[in-house]
Amino acid sequence: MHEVFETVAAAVPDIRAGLPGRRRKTDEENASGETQLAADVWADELLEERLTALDSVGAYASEERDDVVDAGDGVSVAVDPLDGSSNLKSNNPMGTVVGVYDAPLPASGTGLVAAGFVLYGPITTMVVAEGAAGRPASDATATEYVVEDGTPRDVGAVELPEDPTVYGFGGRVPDWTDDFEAFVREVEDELKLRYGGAMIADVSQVLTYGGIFGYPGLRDRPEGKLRLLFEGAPIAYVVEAAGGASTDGERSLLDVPATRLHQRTPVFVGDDAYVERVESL
Ligand code: FDP
Repeated sequence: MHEVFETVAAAVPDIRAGLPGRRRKTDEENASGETQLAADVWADELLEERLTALDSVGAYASEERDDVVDAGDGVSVAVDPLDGSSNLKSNNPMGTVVGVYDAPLPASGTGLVAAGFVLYGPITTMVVAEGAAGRPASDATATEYVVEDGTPRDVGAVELPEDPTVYGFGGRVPDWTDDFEAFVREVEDELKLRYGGAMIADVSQVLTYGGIFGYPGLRDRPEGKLRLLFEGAPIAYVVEAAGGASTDGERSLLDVPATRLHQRTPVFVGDDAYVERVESL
């Protein structure tokens, strides 16, 4: 396992232990204009300190800070320290998302050599997909670990089930485009709704039961909500490694050019046939 993920796993008990006292909002906004929780800021600082201390890490970027932190030579790590942190108040699942890019940031998903996430659910798990520089994500393998005590315990390969069962789409229905809403009406007849409001937890449903997760472009925000470098590309890498597909509506999320560190993108990941239907809209 890449030492970035060993380090993330080792930080998990500390992150978990620090959450109960950090459910309040701060007066600060992150680079995307969202109010930060004390937990967002704290998890970001903890991961920055531990990941930049690694010899193999040359840069650290996070959804919670404006600029890239220079740490010398090595891979660039892009982190969403607490994905779905608005679930903290209601005590619902959240995650940590990590992309390891063999390129300076901002970089597109073709620069990813590994990506993964921690899911703070009833059990704390971590899924890691690892490949090689210059190789497609479909050549990578995805593995699930239990990381309760900070030591990853392999619990098996992650493979997207062939029969799709669940779907979850973000955003308010009145903000969806007509075409997208019509597509969701079809999907409602075919699959079962599973939406919890934290991308990692919702994608985990799809990885476990098969189906599709998406956060579409909205009427007044065609670029959607999720961030390409911190969320879209890493999760696409994991899902493609697990045998699924991804799209921003036109092409794999791994092929979307990255021009800005905090750029947003529509995100769809999961079953090939459903991803193709999104692309045909
Ligand atoms: P959150 O704002 O709580 O951090 O990345 C942002 C995110 O959560 C995703 O985890 C989640 O999928 C999405 O936003 C949920 O947005 P909505 O509240 O608009 O459904």
